[in-house]
Amino acid sequence: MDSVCVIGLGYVGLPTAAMFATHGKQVHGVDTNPQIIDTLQAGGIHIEEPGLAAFVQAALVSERLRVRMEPVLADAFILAVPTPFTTGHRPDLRYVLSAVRAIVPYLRPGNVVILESTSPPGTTLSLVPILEESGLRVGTDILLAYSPERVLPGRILTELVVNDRVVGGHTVEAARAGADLFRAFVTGEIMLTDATTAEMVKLMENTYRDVNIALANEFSHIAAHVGINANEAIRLANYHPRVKILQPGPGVGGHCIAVDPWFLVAAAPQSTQLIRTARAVNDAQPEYVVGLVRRAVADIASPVIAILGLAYKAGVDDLRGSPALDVVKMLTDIGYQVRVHDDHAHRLPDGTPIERDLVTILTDADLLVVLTDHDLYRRMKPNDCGPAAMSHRRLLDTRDCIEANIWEAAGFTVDKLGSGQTHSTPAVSR
Ligand code: SAJ
Repeated sequence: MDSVCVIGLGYVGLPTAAMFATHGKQVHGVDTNPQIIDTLQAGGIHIEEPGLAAFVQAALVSERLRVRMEPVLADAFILAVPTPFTTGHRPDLRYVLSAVRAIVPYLRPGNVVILESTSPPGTTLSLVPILEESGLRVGTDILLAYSPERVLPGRILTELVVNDRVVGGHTVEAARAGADLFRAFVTGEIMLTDATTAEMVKLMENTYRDVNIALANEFSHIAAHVGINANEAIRLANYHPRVKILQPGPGVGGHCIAVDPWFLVAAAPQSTQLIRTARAVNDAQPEYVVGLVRRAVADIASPVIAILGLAYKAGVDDLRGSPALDVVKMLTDIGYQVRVHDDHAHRLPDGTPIERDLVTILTDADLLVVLTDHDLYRRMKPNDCGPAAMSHRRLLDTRDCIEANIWEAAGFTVDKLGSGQTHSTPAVSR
């Protein structure tokens, strides 16, 4: 297979398209968002990801990658479009269905079609009748497979290549064909299975993470009750050869970990009590953090809160589903004056520019709240940000990324999420 058409140029599709283009394939990238196409064709990029801009531009300049709004004939078609959920946490497959319908006119005998989007179990097989509207038979004329992406935003170009990969086929031949295609650049192992199992594998991976983050968050609540520091206890517990407790935080953001478990709940509502409870624990974490903030400024009439970090995790500019936005909204609704800073994200979802100067954010502030552990905050020292400018020297670290003793030596009161003090924890309504 020498030519590949990639439908969807997001944080999975675009790196995948460029990776194929720099590994011997002629690639045609498709996105229905004209701004994305215009940005790429003008030499820009719409995704902040280390190394991606240069990598994509090299593929475009070499003309091994072209980007347009319409598909073309190709040996293989890869669908990497969003799969959000709608109201009631029901999977929304409209983008998958429109992408499949878009390629039907371009299908030819011998083609391979691979769905990459995280999808409810059974989605790939449900595409067969749509693909057969081409007049071609799936399984004989064309092959259909599912292969989920595991790349970690912030490490995409490395993980695209080195990660082990699962390819699930509508038929065994389809799985083999998918594996052959990905061997163009994948150095990790490629495991073959059936399409529905591969869909389930992806959902299990992210649900496993969500449940374990919920466990860490619940440990942070218990720690506050019993007067210990959860982060210290977790660090020590993880010395056990078979224990890997994750980190408490202000909640679970992004468009994967907080979304994918709902695909399993939708698939088996009666059998997903633990998964649903973990989602509730993680979704309640922003409110728990607001309770910690309220307690930290309870003695101040009209507190000014300086929020450091809005992105859903360190090192990215992505605000989608970020728990920090929930915290900011709740604090604003209480009537606090809230200022926000982020070292990667440039604009709020409504387009408002995000302040980039720390001293501006901290002047006259009463409390500094770290919600995202960007390196800038991890490295920050008290005199980096004119502490004299603050009205009260108080800091709440929800990511265990601040060296408390350095700040305490500078006269700060430092609270940490999960740091036990013998006091009642803030009420968290379920
Ligand atoms: N988080 C915690 N505590 C932790 C780990 C994460 O609170 O110990 C929070 C993060 O702050 C963030 C959210 O959870 O808000 C998700 O973070 P993440 O580190 O899980 O990163 P994602 O969502 O960018 O990537 C995940 C990865 N999946 C797994 O690690 C199983 C990645 O491999 C997937 O490809 C990606 O989801 C995806 O797109 O599915």
